[in-house]
Parts: sequence; structure tokens; C-alpha cells
Amino acid sequence: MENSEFANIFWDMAEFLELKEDNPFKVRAYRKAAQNIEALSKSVEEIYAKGGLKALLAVPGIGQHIAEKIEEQIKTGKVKAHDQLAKQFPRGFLDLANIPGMGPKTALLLFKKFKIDTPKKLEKAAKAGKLRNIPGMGAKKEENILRGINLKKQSHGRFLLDDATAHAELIVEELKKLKEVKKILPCGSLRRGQETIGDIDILVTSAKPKPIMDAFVKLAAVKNILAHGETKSSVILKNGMQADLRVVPEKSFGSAAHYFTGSKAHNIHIRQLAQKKGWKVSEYGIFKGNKQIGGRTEEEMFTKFGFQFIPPELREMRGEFEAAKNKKIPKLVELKDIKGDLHMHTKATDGSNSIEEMARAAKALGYEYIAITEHTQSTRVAGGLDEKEMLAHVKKIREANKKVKGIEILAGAEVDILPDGRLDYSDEALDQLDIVLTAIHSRFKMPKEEMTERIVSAMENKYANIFVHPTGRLINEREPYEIDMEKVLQAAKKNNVAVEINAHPRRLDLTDIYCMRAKELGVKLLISTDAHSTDQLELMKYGVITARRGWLEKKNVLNTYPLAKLKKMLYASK
Ligand code: DGT
Ligand code: CA
Ligand code: CA
Repeated sequence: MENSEFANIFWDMAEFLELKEDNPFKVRAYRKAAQNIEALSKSVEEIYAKGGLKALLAVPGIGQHIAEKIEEQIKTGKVKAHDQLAKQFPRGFLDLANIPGMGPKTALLLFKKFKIDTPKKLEKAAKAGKLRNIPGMGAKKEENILRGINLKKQSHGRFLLDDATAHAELIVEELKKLKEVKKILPCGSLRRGQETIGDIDILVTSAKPKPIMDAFVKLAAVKNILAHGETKSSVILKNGMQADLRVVPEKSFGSAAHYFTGSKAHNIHIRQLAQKKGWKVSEYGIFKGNKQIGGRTEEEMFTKFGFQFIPPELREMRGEFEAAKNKKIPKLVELKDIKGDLHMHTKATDGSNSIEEMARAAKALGYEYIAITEHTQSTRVAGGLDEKEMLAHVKKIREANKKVKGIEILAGAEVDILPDGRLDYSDEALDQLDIVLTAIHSRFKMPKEEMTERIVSAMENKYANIFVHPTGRLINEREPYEIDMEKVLQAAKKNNVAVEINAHPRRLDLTDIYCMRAKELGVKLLISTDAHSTDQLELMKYGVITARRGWLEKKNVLNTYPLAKLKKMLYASK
């Protein structure tokens, strides 16, 4: 059996598990395994024949689970787990199930009973009102599916930040192995930390581009080659994402990094400034006539024009040049400034790990504190706790806090904001908590004014500390609910409530523009992961990059403060 055939088993499994909304880290592990297997120069079958399971385990990216499945395939000619998944999902319907509002179950039903097997057929049926009469569907579901189809069309195949980051990292890892590669840097929207990514742009410096171009188009993750040139190539990866590679000489590194990082509007401005000075700026450098006068380093792209260095996240034509001219570029918050994570779930509701496991994982990240913040009774789908259960859970948190040394575990809750703006717990129960997050989990379609009023009244509750995932959106899946964000931020300021930047790449709200506004108003922000497993604690970096795009400094972010100061801030309003 070819390596690519083994790899295909794992590509498929990743896809199926993703469809079933299984743990994204498991999905990624399968993808990584598939990628590594395809990249191997030796045959997997031979490795196994010579050294058995042990030899397989020595291959990078192959862990116990994957090795056992390879063994199963070799011994029995099939992987049971794969076949079981494949049976649940007929071929060709992956695109259908991925449409927001559909999901695997509905896709399967429509596929089996009505022979709907393409998004086009689905749209036609929905538009003709044919879906609403199907048992278990209804007009509302039909409308949601149509909205989903439109959302998908609008998203234009833009990818989530973590997905793009993971793929860029894999490419960098592979290309770095070539001795011809000197510097290598992912640029474009990925480096600017935009919330979604159109394509991956990788910059390499080298005196010998050819072997690099050849290796790039042959990467295991590549599905199609769009262009294979001397210094420029483009490919489509197996997940549908485009990746562009550009090689320039060492002396052009700075200007090329600047050019390919963008944004386009930011680049155009620099180019115009150069023209005024009688210079020319391109990806190869800053030129006066034929002479290169700058662009070896990225700093020079700014200092030559009398500017302070502008971090990539600020290069969006949102006032960065004025600030850089006046030496007013803020010192942006960094991942290392983060002292704790104050929004996470455990097995007690819809998380996968215990309190202790979460605490130990957070401690390993170097955090000083965390807060365990389960759902409350009204969010039944997530196993929300009633007051009695919550108080019992608080006890467990206190016990875990004594047991796990070197990190403080705060007892909190992600309390539902009821449709009338009251919180889901009584004051007596809220009083037992160290930290109260508030969130909308129901009646998303409320009219704007009512929704704004609902959120503002929740902020007026003296126990409310932080308003989390403030727009409720799920990128490419669910539109934000309608709110007057200006009013919400004003109320946050007035009531001393912080607003969350949810670091999960599906959410990433508060968005960058409103972060800028929050900073202006003096509203504190909390960056947290909303982790449902220990692995997800590592999503923090995506929240931090969003904060940086919002020009935020350390002092604007609640969870950069040491524990004692944080506690004071949390209790200030009680
Ligand atoms: P994306 O891929 O849609 O998420 O966004 P970007 O910003 O990565 O855009 P992309 O991949 O089209 O181009 C990468 C960078 O190359 C872009 O940020 C700026 C630079 N660039 C591309 N086209 C132009 C152009 O026509 N003029 C200028 N000045 N720069 C460009
Ligand atoms: Ca790009
Ligand atoms: Ca590109």
C-alpha cells in the first residue's frame, strides 16, 4: 500500500470528525499525521514490516493512536473507526453538511430521502419552499439554510485564523529543512492577524530559489499547482486554501516583508510618500534612481520616512502613520503579558477536563490565576448548573485550589442574561462567586433596541464583572445579533464592567474596531479562551493578536494585572 493511501484514510477521518464537530485538536492531529505520512521518503508499510509498532512511533507526527490504525490497516485491510465514520457519510455531501444551518444530520436526511447532494440543489429546493414541509424542518429552518447558503457565498472561502496559522506553520516547517532557505516569514493578512484569511503568503530569502520552488509545489499538503515560476509559485492545499510563495534576495528582505504583509492600502500610502521624495518603493527595496537606499530590514521601510516602526497588526490605514510620525505608536499588549485565563469550562458542564486538569495545564502556561466559569441553568443544552449545583461546584473549586499549588483558581460562572435583562442567578448565589461573566445564549433575534437594553440592564447588576462574546457571532456560521455597540460600551464604562475579547478563532469578538473604541472610552478588556479542554487554553494568542489590532496596551487588558490588583478590580463594584 502506498503512503498516500494511508494518508487518505486520515484525511478522511479528519474531515468526518470535523463534520461531527468532534474535538478540533483531534481533527488537527489526524491532518498532521496525514501530512507527515505523505511527506515521508520511506514506505510506511516497510517501516512497519521491519520494526513493527515501535518503528512507526519513531516517525514524527505518528502517535500511539495513528500507529495502531496503520497496524490495523496492514493486518486486516481496513480501519474500523474509519469505515464506521464513512458509513455515516455518503460521498459528495461534505460541502452540503458544511453549510451553516445544515449540519451532518440534516444533510444526511436530505441526501437520503430527497437526493439533494449539492449546495445548488439545496438552494433551489429551499427557494421553492420545498424544505419546510419535511418532517422536523419547518419554515424557520428553511430560512436559516438559505441564510447559511448566503453566508457561505459571502465568506468567499475565507479561512479561520487558527486553520490558516496551522497550515502556514506546516509549510514553514517543511521548507525550513532546505539548506537554500535563509529567512522565512509568513506575511499577508495572517501576519496582520486579521480575523479571517483569504490565502497564505510566505516569503523566503535565498540566493538559489529553484530548489525551493520545486520543493514547495511538491509538498504533501498540495492538491493543485496554480503557478510554478522561478521566484513565485502558488498552490491550492488539500483543504482548499491557496498558498503563495515568493523568494527574494537577502538584501530585499525588509521591503519584501513589508510589501507582502500589507495591507494593500497601507502599502499604497508608503509608495506615495516615496514618490513625493523622488524615490521608488517596491518589494525589492527603496530606490533612488537605480541605487538601493533602503529595504534590507523592515525597520528601514519606516525609519527612512521618519516614522517609528509600525507593528504589522496596525497596518490598516487606521491612523498608524500619524501615530508613527508623532512617536505615538503604543507598546501593544503581548502574549507574555497575560497572567491568567478567566473564562473556561470543565466536565461539570460542556467541557472535557476536570478543574484540576485545567488548573495544571494553565500553570504549565505560566499563569498566575484562572477562573472556572460554568454555564448556568438557562443554558440547558450546555448542561448549565442550577444554584444548588453551582454552590456545590464552587466548593469543589475551593478544594482544587488548595490542592493545586502555584496557581489561584477563582470560582466564577458564565451567567445567562435572561430576555428581560435579569441574570440567571439570585444575588445570594452571585455573591458566592469571585467573578461573574454575563452572556447572551437565547433569543438571538431580538430587535436591536431591546437587545441593547437587555445587555445594558445586565451590566447594571452590581455583581456583573465581564460581558463575554459580546456579539454572539460565529465566523462564517452565525451572524452577530443586533446591538448598539456604542451604547453597550458606554454602559460598560459607567458600570465598571469589562468586555471580553473571546480568543476562540470562531468568535474573536469584541472585534478590532470596537477594541479601539473601548480603549478610547476607558473600558477594560478581558482576553480569554472560553476553553472547553486543556488544549484550548493555547488559543489565547488569537485573542492577543485581535487586541493588538485594536491598539490595546497591557494596561487596557484586565488579565495582565497581578492577582491582588485583579481581585480589587473585580470587587470594586460590589
Ligand atoms: P487576504 O489574503 O485576502 O486575507 O489578504 P492579504 O492582505 O493577505 O492580501 P493578498 O494575499 O492579496 O496580498 C498579500 C499582500 O501583498 C497584501 O497584503 C499587500 C500586497 N499586495 C498585493 N497586491 C497588491 C497591490 O496591488 N498593491 C500593493 N501595493 N500591494 C499589494
Ligand atoms: Ca493573503
Ligand atoms: Ca496572496
